[in-house]
Amino acid sequence: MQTPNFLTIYFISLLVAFIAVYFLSFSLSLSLYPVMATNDNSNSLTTFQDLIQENSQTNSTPNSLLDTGSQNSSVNNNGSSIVTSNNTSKNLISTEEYDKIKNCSPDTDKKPSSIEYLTFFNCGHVKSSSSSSPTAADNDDDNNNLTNQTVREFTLFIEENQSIPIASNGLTFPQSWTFNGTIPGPTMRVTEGDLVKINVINSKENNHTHSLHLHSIHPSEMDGIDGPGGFIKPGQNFTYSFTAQPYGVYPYHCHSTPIDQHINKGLYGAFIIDPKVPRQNMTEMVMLMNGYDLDYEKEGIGPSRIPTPQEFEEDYMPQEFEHGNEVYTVNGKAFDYVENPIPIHINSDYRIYLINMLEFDQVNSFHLHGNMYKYYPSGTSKDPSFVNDIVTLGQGDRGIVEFNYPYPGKYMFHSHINEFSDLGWMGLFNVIG
Ligand SMILES: [Cu+2]
Repeated sequence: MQTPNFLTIYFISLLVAFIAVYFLSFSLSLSLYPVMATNDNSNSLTTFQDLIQENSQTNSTPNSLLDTGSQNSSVNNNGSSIVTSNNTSKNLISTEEYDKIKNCSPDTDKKPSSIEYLTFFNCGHVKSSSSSSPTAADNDDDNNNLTNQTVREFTLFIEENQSIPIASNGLTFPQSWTFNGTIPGPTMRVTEGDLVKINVINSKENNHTHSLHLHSIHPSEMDGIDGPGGFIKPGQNFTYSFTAQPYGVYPYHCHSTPIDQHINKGLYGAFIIDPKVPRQNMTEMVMLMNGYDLDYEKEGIGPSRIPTPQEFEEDYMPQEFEHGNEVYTVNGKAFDYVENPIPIHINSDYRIYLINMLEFDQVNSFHLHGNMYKYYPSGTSKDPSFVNDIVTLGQGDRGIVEFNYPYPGKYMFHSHINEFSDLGWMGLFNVIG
């Protein structure tokens, strides 16, 4: 009589175990399903628009800055914020879509005025690199991605003996030297990992050897110091080729000697390497701080070489030597943004790529009135290093400024070295409610 009972218990146990396993697997499949569905969703986020829909915020105020400064008023104006910390994500956005967000100018030959310079981004002529082959400029780390590498080609044409207006009172910088006809030269903008090719042409009309020195990481022969790229003679050209890295904001300038003369004459500009995963989307500007020593040639031998022992004994330094600037500006023209205040909107986010290319003065600074800003030194991080209303920069130093005005009205921005402000480095934001 005990055997059937044992068998009954045995079969009931099997049945219970089977039912338990069945329900356990069913509940596991339910719990796994949302994860899989989420992954499927994230995999479909392959365009910038998808990201905008996923991350859209309330900042949709139209931006009048672009009405005065940009040829591309239809882009970089959607106000949506893109925030992601997923640095491993790639191909979230196409090159074309990213370039629209960057406000890349369709006219790479344009000579922007100082007002237009604020929002003028030259992103080069874009090509796919699927047909390109590795060059000496390509680092080994990048060869893995070479088949998908975007190629951007730029041309910088150096002209001497230019006359550049530097104030509204008729003052010009005579016999200045320019990249593509403006001081500063064009803002070149690329994305980290792009293959960048910059053809620098030294006009045959010129009298001096020039070069292009870019900050950021690249091979020695592309540094503009040594080899053919360090000495481009009049009538010659050289193409600098390298893979853009790392993301950040950089100056570029001629590095021929005497360097202070070649920079003072006007051969410099801004170079932006954007991260592959975009920064938070907001209206962007470039502010390059500079100065002009208008009578450099009259001021004797500068400090661009050390004296011989005999010269030192003879007190070789000319008495009249006093290299110094008569005019200070942001973006090339004194008081331009005082006379033409930059219209921006209340409660909207703005980003400034800030670069100091001032020669002959130890430091420069950027002070914003009525507000505080986030500051990202060199733009090499997506996390701000501090919040302040003044940043002080040595020559060649740079960073990213981000701010948002809570109150309407006019607000000054200027060097807090007030001598510079009095001599032209001053501007106004007109914050519209
Ligand atoms: Cu030069």
